Amino acid sequence: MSSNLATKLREGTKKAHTMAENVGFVKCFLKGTVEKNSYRKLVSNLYFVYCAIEEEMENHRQHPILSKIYFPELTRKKSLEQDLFYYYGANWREEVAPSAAATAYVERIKEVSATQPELLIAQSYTRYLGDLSGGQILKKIAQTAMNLSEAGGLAFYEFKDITDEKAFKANYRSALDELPVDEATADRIVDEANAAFGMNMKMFMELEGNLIKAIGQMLFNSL
Ligand code: 1FH
Repeated sequence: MSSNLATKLREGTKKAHTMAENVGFVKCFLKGTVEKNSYRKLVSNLYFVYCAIEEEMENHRQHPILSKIYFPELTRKKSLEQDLFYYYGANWREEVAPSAAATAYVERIKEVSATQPELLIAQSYTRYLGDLSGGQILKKIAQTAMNLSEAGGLAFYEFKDITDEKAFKANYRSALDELPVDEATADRIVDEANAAFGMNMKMFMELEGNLIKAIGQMLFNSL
């Protein structure tokens, strides 16, 4: 039995993906304008989001559906901690806090986990498949734009326990297809993935505001 969930998710979130790519912060990022302070805020927000996803996936690792899509080699918590150490220093834990959009995102992950845990599939899919897909391009852009050496600040993009990202993605997609979910559940999972894209967009939009402020400050300083 195949639920075709992988294709449903890909097709069903196509529009949301295009919209996310068109947020000002993301467009600037893609053009190579990466301001270090905005970027480290993104990393700290992602830290809280991944802590929530990974904690809840762990809580449900015996769940009949979620156990089939539980891949500890994807976990990003440790790599984000390394990056936060790099950007904020040894006291990073005292320096970072989730933004308003990140807080709402984390709340949603916890709510879903408590009330409809099967929707965590959507949360996991939206972040991890995105990281495995666009990640390597974004890593290169961030590295060049922020003048980073190979050594630091980019651990988030490195999946040390995954040797072949393409093969892993194919495997993840066939695991999605094999999940014992009915049509109605598949539809709810696609809706939740779109909600997750929306929450990511909100985080990027907050950074757009920061970027505009930073450029304004630079212009002011040069007067
Ligand atoms: Fe993406 N993505 N992504 N992506 N993406 C691809 C697949 C997925 C970019 C490129 C690609 C985000 C961002 C960006 C997903 C989620 C998210 C693929 C591969 C490419 C090339 C398509 C394929 O295999 O056919 C670029 C460039 C991005 C920057 C503008 C953000 C992170 C989204 C999540 C919140 C997902 C779920 C997939 C898997 C689709 C599938 O089902 O196969 C991005 C936006 C990054 C903003 C940073 C900032």
